[in-house]
Amino acid sequence: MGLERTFSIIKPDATRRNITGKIISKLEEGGLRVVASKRIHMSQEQAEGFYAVHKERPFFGELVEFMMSGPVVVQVLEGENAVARNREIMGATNPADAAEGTIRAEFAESIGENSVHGSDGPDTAKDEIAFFFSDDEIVG
Ligand code: RTP
Ligand code: MG
Repeated sequence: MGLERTFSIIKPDATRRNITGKIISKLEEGGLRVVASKRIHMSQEQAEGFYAVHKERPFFGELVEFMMSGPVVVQVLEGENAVARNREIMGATNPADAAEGTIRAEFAESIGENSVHGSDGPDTAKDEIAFFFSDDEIVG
């Protein structure tokens, strides 16, 4: 299989509640390693650009507002099958559907304010990593 990288965001609902460490512990316990990390406050341009794929969806405006509502922690995670592994550790988008023990089951507040983002495939992961990080900020 080999090592793979994925992109993660700890969302504003989680930074607000000061639970970034609890979330990172879940990622590490699940076999992923943080190889890049920074805390940022997204601009409107960044939030709209990052979620451009969702711009026709009814929740787009709400999503962009939420992602700008406080600091986020953007990270690159590395591990075996990192993209799929991270999605397993996160759980389903809607916390009501998320499996027990997942980040969203434990911490998410709603389908919108759901504590974490994770890339949905290897190609998306490459694009999302490049959106926030330069190569020299990633130390594997
Ligand atoms: P993410 O991209 O954040 O990892 O989450 P995901 O793949 O599980 O969900 P996706 O369908 O890509 O949706 C992106 C984010 O939009 C918000 N959302 N709100 N109000 C709603 O019905 C609704 N649906 C989605 C969530 O924050 C979701 O994570
Ligand atoms: Mg998604």
